[in-house]
Amino acid sequence: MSLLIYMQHGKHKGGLVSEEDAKVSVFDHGLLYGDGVFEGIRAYAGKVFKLQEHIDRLYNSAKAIRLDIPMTKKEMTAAVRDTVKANKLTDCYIRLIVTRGKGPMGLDPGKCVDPCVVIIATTIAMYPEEQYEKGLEIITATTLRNHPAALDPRIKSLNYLNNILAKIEADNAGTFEAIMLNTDGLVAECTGDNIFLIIEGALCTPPGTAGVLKGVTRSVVMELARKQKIEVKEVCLSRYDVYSAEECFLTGTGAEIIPVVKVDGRIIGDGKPGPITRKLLKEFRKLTKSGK
Ligand code: PXG
Repeated sequence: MSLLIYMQHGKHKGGLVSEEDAKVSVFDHGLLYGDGVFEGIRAYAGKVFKLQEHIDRLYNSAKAIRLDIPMTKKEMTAAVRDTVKANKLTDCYIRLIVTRGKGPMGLDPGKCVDPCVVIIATTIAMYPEEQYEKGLEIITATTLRNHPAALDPRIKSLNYLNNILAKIEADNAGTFEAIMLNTDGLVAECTGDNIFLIIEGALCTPPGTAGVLKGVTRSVVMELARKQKIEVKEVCLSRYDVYSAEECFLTGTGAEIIPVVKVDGRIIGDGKPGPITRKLLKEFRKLTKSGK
């Protein structure tokens, strides 16, 4: 079935067009140079989860690369909701993309006049429930996460090659994810997920300054943990901390909260998803069902 896609070029009022008519120029700098930003969002039972937080991150990413999104946040919010509704989707994945737009060859973003906004709402391929029950095995990639002084991982840019190189390592090892270290050799995040450890009963995750995308799911999980009276710490973590942790899990829009039971051949905790991970996953699912 053909989807309806929201498209807007510059300030010209956008709208929904069929998938076949949703076209981006081959001269778009999003394609030529990965010059643009994006968001991955989910809707549960027709309600878009944490839409405001995703929109805020999109506009912050755009600001950091000096890209003016040609719509207000209010217009963008309405366009996202309209796209989901028009496609008659309830549980779905939403991809929001803003590219620098069409321009001549050459890097100069100043020569691109009309940023291009695309909103896709489509069905979501969920991870098998078995992975949540058994937990994942992952590896540490040799590819380091981008240095924040080169390309800050807090910018969710269209240039994902850094993560893709690590994802290839995960694929080669037969695992679904890979931990990426920062240039200090400390744990940053995974290729498309943030990482959490339980150490002495406290929930630990690397801070934004360790070179990580500040995941929306990451923030939700930290909030849920605080409500459960679990201590939450944003601290620098090493591979030693991962190997000796009581529990480990990953968070992301697609994965939600997924337990990790083996890293680089080391068994984490007792090799099964731990009690805090399971409790947080239960609370997270309650929240997504609640429509808040
Ligand atoms: N780190 C990175 C590098 C990411 O790309 C996350 C962490 C988790 O952030 P959220 O806000 O989702 O909790 C991401 C997000 C995809 C896809 O299509 C990727 C993400 C999210 C949704 C879909 O591969 N990555």
